Amino acid sequence: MGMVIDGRWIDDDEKYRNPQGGAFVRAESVWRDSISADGSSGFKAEPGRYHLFLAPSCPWAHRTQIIRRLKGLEDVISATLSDRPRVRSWAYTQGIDDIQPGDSGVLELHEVYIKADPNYTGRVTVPTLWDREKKTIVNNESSEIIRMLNTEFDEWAANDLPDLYPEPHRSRIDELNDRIYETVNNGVYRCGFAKTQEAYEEYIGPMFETFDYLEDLLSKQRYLAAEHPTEADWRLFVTLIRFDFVYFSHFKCNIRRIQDYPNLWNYTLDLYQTPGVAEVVDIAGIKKGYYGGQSNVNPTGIVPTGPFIDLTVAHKRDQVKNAA
Ligand SMILES: N[C@@H](CCC(=O)N[C@@H](CS)C(=O)NCC(=O)O)C(=O)O
Repeated sequence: MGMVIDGRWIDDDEKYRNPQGGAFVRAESVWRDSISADGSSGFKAEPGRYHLFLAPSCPWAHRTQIIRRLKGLEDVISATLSDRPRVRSWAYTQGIDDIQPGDSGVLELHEVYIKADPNYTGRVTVPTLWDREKKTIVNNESSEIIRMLNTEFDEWAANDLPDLYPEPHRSRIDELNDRIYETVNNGVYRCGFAKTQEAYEEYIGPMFETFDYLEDLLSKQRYLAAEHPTEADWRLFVTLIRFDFVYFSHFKCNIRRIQDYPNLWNYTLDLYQTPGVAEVVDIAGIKKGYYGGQSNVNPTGIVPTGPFIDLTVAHKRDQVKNAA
């Protein structure tokens, strides 16, 4: 996959990885500053100051893209989606300010990381939240970026979205997030990137146990933790919407499809049909990114034609009672 060591891109990062018996280990994000409405964190929320580097296929980037859309922050925080195949890191035909594509015609995300820290060592990942004023990376951890988008830019948000992390539901949201991250969001990668049968089998069972659990939960309530969607719902959604199109076959998560779970599937449709969301779900881009971009899993790069799934059919979730 490649990474940056001491400010230089290296293609072969095998020896810097941490293989645990063939299991895929996701590295911790490195940039962990935060933006605050009053500026006390060192990064003040201001329109036009921040930029998000994203990619259509990436579920972690997708979290931030969806929340930016739902809050109506598109004119406040700029964003670019990777629009060229990765040769090294994520590639963009469009640059930002004085960081522009060179002769190759693409800006590669590792160039942005090296601008921020000429001695950077670590992975180069989307989403990456860039500060145009200080010319540095604020944060590259999606779970933290969505919290900033939830609260810190409200002065400029075009939509009055209910709190995504409401105080009374926090412990429940945290509990759901932990289980869903471990067995679903990251679980699909652990199955798909497993290099041994054992590593794959360790994660495939718990993933479907969580789906069974969620199917039951969603038969009793419309959303996971509150009477409106919270961050737990959107964090789950980005994996669910990719599942039948990609993870089921590409990552071998094929015990059942999400369409085989009536509640989970209608819930996925419900979230997908939330105004604004479909505009930021690019199924073709998602399929291309995984099948076409992950030669470690799919060496031919062939993107399958199907499956054909209608995401616009009625979801009937309005009949399900919400959590108290
Ligand atoms: N913990 C990070 C994970 C981000 C992540 O792993 N993004 C993937 C794309 S789906 C990436 O950029 N991978 C490139 C790499 O690891 O070199 C987050 O949630 O923001």
